[in-house]
Amino acid sequence: MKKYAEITSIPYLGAASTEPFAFKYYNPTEVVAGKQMKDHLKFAMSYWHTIDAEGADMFGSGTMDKSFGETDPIKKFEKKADFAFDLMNKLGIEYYCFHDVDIAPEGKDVKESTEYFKHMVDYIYDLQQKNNKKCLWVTANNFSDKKFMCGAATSCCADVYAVAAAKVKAGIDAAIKLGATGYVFWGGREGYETLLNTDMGLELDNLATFLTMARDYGRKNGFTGDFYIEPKPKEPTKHQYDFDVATCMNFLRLNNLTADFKMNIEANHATLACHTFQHELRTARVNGSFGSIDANQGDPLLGWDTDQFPTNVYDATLCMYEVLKAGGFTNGGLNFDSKTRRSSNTFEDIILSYIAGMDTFALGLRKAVAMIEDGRIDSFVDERYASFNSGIGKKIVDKSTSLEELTDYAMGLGAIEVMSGRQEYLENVLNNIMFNN
Ligand code: XLS
Ligand code: NI
Ligand code: NI
Repeated sequence: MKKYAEITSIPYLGAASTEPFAFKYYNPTEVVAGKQMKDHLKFAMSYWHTIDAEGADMFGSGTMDKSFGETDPIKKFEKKADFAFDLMNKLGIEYYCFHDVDIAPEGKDVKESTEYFKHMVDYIYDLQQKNNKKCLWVTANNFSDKKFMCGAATSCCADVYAVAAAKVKAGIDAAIKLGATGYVFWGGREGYETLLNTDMGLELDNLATFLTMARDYGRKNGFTGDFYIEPKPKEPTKHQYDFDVATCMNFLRLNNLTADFKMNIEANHATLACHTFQHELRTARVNGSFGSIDANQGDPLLGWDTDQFPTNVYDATLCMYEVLKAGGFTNGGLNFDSKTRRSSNTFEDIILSYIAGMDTFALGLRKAVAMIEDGRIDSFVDERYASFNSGIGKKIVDKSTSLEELTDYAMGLGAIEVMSGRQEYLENVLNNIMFNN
């Protein structure tokens, strides 16, 4: 197998190829359903897992060295950034996203950390311009440092809240400078372990105030992208406030934030909430809050966020079906919130992992287009609800009936026959579409 340094780009060689460093399904400029594949998929590299994570887990230290031979903190992060853009070039990935602490070292206090961060934002800005890349979104890591042990915007300590706000302000400034089209809030430790020590009402109000201030600051200073909430039901806290899309929508509606905030939906977070990925995407779609996607996959035998590179083509297909039905990405995109396994510890593995994830979603896109063109599933659903197209059903949809009228109508009915849901037939149709060509 080739070494990382020998790889200059990943060509599309088609499904028959056995070359490991080639795309089998992702052909960036191929037009499907009216758009180039790269514009449908808007792949983004996530800095934290790719450039920083070294494979440490609860039972062992890192298995990969990502210091790039540097000990000086700033130089190290500059080398990481150089590597990041080189990797994106090799893979043909146009977008990237990051937490503040992913791109810059932390200083002795907020002031010093902010200076380092600004230096690295300028550094990355130059790389972005030189390499013709775009920033998908920025976020703040307001969960790793010990001061965030009881949360950030839901901390019991006002000073911690202020530090979190300063980090978000710096992140929004960076998003504006880099022309990012998104700013993400993943809850981190915004949640709780026990109500015995928690003022839930105050924490939620403070969180709403925090998001409102961030929105106002961003809009006042020219940030025109979307703000996103990334729902997750548990981990690190037992009860995360942003449990799932439905919970987040309730919170956003209550606090008048729906015009500015959309959802960044992560595949494995959906599963942790005992939903399918497609359920979360559909819920966002019907609530008008579909935004961006954190694509990874979990392991059905493990109950935590394993952040594996996605290889499940069924999930990717049903995901891309929802994306197409939502009208495609606008400000959002598809970032890989995924990391190589701890034992896949070479730079070649990073490339191979991205190829796997990108090919999976490319195949998912192709199959989702095929599902829509095939039409059997969509037309089955149309037919299933046909009773709402005319007569009393139409009146229900038009909200022009009443309980009295429905009662009169029901009194005149004889035996009712409800059409079969035909789940097994539809699952077979899906298999047919998946494996037909
Ligand atoms: C953690 C989250 C995190 C967000 C960004 O589970 O997925 O990585 O995507 O803060
Ligand atoms: Ni996650
Ligand atoms: Ni995520």
